[in-house]
Amino acid sequence: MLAQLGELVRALENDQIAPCFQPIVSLRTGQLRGFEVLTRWVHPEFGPILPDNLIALAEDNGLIGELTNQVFRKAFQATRMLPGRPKLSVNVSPRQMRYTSLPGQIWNSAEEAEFPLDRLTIEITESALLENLTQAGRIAREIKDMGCRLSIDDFGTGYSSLRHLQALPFDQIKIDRSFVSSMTKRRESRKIVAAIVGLGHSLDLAVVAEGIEDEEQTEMLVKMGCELGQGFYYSKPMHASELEGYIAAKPRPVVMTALAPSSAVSILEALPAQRMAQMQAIYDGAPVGLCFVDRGMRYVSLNQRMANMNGLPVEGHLGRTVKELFPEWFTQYEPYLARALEGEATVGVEIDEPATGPRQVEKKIAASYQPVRDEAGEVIGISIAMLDVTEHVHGGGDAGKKRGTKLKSPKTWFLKAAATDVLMN
Ligand code: G
Ligand code: G
Ligand code: MN
Repeated sequence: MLAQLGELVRALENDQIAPCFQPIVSLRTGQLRGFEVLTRWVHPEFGPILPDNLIALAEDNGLIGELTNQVFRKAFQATRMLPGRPKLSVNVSPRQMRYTSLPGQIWNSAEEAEFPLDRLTIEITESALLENLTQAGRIAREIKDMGCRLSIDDFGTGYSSLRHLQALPFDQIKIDRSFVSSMTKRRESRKIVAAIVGLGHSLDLAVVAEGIEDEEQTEMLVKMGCELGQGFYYSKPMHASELEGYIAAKPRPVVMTALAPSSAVSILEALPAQRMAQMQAIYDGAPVGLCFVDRGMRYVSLNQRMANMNGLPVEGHLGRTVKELFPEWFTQYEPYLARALEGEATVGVEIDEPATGPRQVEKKIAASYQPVRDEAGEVIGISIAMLDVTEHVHGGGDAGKKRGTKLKSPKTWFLKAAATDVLMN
């Protein structure tokens, strides 16, 4: 529905522009964290509506300041004394970010309603280009200096999301609901959501998912490490009179069961930086040689122990193929690598490495090959664990074993050998 200018003027005069409130919750616990304030025209006939052009109409005709004032003032008054003193998020259009009067306006309406500014977040919708970033940056700085937080709205849909993120001092990202609504069905959306959550984490920003409509989305978001959310699953935008009832009602915590295994995701997907650091720690502390090779059998990562076993520095491996580096040993490894790429794991197989290549000693190696899959089940590489068992095999009188034969109880054997190895080193 479209509104006419005359109608807007009358609505403003007759006090018919009012805020609605949509809860923003902690996804894990379901507990209320605040409300987003959404403008509605309380139409004498149709009740609260938002004509598609209302905000633009107000902007085009110099009425956005008045509209915002009315909405902010009413929103502050309605929530100031609510139990738990909830925070508020209010929307500001990119157009408003041109007016140096904006911070003063926000300040005045908050002061008038005695609403503390540290309970206020300003959401800047970024579906339109911020023309003058220097000016917008100055206004943003001023808003922050007043104690408000700054949030980038509809993230991912704008013309230059990342540029805005770099230019303005944001505290929070809101993931656009178009990504959230398709994330349980489309791998691409899921990856985009995961990437935004990861970006938020690495930049130390709060991340809010918009437009959550079901339990499955909530669960997936929680697993990705997204902490906050809003949407019809929690509540539609409410009238001020409904807020106390909402606050008194029981919260809706996440239920971690709805996800089908095929769409399982890990929090690690959203946390590339943490994932890398954690992997490195696991690698460095492991009592066995560990590496990951991609589908082209190229070394992507490995630990020092593996490098030592191979007689080459860690850096000497990275980006090179197993075959290229160890042509003499490769024929022994190849069947297991090929099998892993087909999705089949091999645990605790014993392999002879002849005394050639960079290391001039013959060795007996116990090795495991584990296919590594992405969240869609596709094999993306192989995790290889290796243990030098030359000593154990000779010492234990087990030296007669043929090359490539499976150990009797490979897992126990492997672990026992690993434990001894730890004690000895
Ligand atoms: O609930 P909903 O249909 O109200 O919101 C539609 C769009 O209008 C959203 O993108 C929201 O950010 C925006 N919006 C709602 N209220 C306001 C407001 O007071 N000012 C501005 N600039 N945008 C608003
Ligand atoms: O763009 P912004 O996030 O400011 O606007 C919020 C808009 O999204 C409002 O129009 C609001 O009514 C709408 N909205 C809120 N929750 C949901 C939801 O779960 N599903 C859909 N389809 N829309 C939602
Ligand atoms: Mn918003």
